[in-house]
Amino acid sequence: MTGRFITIEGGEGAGKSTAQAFLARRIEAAGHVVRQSREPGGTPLAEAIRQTLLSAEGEVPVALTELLLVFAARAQHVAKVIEPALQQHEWVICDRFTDATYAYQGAARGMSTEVIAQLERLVQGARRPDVVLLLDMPPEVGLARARARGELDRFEREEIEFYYRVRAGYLDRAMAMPDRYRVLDASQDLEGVQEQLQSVADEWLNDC
Ligand code: Z5A
Repeated sequence: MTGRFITIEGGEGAGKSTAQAFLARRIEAAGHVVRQSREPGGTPLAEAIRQTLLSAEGEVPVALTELLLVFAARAQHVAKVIEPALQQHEWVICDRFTDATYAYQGAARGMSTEVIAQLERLVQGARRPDVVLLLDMPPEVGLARARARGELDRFEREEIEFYYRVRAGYLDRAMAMPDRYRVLDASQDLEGVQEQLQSVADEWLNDC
């Protein structure tokens, strides 16, 4: 059995963690080993970088520092978790990966796409997700969900325009790479989103 590398992307509060757990259950039920992880994070060192990145306290990183920290965490995560799991033919489902960098640090913060692509090659070599599931919804909906949860991290305090740029960045990439991206309507209720997820999971499982 071969593994798959699936990443889940979307704006704030789009339902990524919920979708990840749902997909993992379906794929495990079909007899595969699933490794769930997230970015930034996934190893102790990468989780420490995550804390620094999300903290709303203290010195605010400039955009280049933020970009380098994201890739520093990713280098650790790819080497210690993602590659070993894929070598063991596990399915890796990751809550965010490099497409988030193109959307947040690229489209929203204005960092050069070419610089991001160079770091992507340095850190990942040829490794790319087999499928990027984009949970698309108007940013207002996800932000309202996140804000209902309480204390906000540094990203959650951004202006709504920032999130419009994030969404546009993701949708541009989805249009440019239709073979890799699957765009789901995440503004539907839980049942509606899970029906869409079930249908993509069935396709993957039928393919392997
Ligand atoms: N970041 C970056 O800048 N560059 C990078 O390269 C990477 C990340 C990798 C942390 O991400 C931040 O890192 C992120 C970008 C930056 N900041 N932002 N924004 P994160 O993924 O950990 O943080 P998040 O986007 O804030 O995720 P989240 O708040 O945990 O949301 P989620 O996982 O997408 O949603 P959820 O937890 O599954 O659901 C949220 C709530 O909605 C929850 O109560 C659910 O029960 C509910 N829910 C879920 N689905 C539905 C539906 N369909 N209807 C109604 N309610 C629902």
